[in-house]
Amino acid sequence: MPDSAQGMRKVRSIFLSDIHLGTRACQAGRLLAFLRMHQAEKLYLLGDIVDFWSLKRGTYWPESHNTVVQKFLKRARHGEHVVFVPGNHDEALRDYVGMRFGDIEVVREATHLAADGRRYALLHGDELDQITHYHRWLALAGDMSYSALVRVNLALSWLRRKLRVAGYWSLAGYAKSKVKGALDFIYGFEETVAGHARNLGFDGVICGHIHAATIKDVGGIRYMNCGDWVDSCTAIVEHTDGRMELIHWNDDLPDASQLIEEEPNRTVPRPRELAIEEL
Ligand SMILES: [Mn+2]
Repeated sequence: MPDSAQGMRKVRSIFLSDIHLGTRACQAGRLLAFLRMHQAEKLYLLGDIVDFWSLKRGTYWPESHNTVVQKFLKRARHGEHVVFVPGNHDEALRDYVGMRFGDIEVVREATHLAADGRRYALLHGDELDQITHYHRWLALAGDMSYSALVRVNLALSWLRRKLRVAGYWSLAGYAKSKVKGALDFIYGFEETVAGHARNLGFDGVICGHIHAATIKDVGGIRYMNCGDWVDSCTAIVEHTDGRMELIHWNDDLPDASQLIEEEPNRTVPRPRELAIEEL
């Protein structure tokens, strides 16, 4: 099948992170559509590309996930400079830093010199994520469906009545109040990462990890986050003049991997904010 398609955009660089191949949430079909439409000189894979944590719990590896890996290898073979910075979900591959997978270069951190002369630090970001306790709570909350939360809450209020504790306390409400905390977490992370880039003398930083895509100025540093391909389907591209663009890929093609994994019993979608537990 030819890779070239009408309307393909030529960009200088593509930055992707948090694809989470090996999970049911991975939007591999959409990513493949994005890749088909974007040709680049450089392709940076900024961590959590393959989710080994999930693969440890049970193998889920549909054809489309294989195709994504094949496409990356193929692009590298055909002269695209493909650089892979492992994240925490693929940290096992950090042992391979300095080596190559096919023609893909594996590095711990990278530097990108943009066409406009700006220097960017490239990293996944988990190394600068300090709020681990908070994370653990979200991990717990995220694994429970809303109805499970409600059931637990009923048990808790029964217990509270038994213990004669006044008032009503909602566990689900508590979980939601923590979402505000999730925003604080995102801002804190952005500050930390931007500060890290500033200390190293960079003009900007491109990272992933927190699944919150953005291009913005944080204290004089250009902070960019690639987002993810489990939920938001976002990428950052650099145009030939060095201009950076955040792309939200929302084609209307059905995602093959999604069709396979439909779970009829799962009526309540996991709240978006709680997805932070899987960073
Ligand atoms: Mn991560």
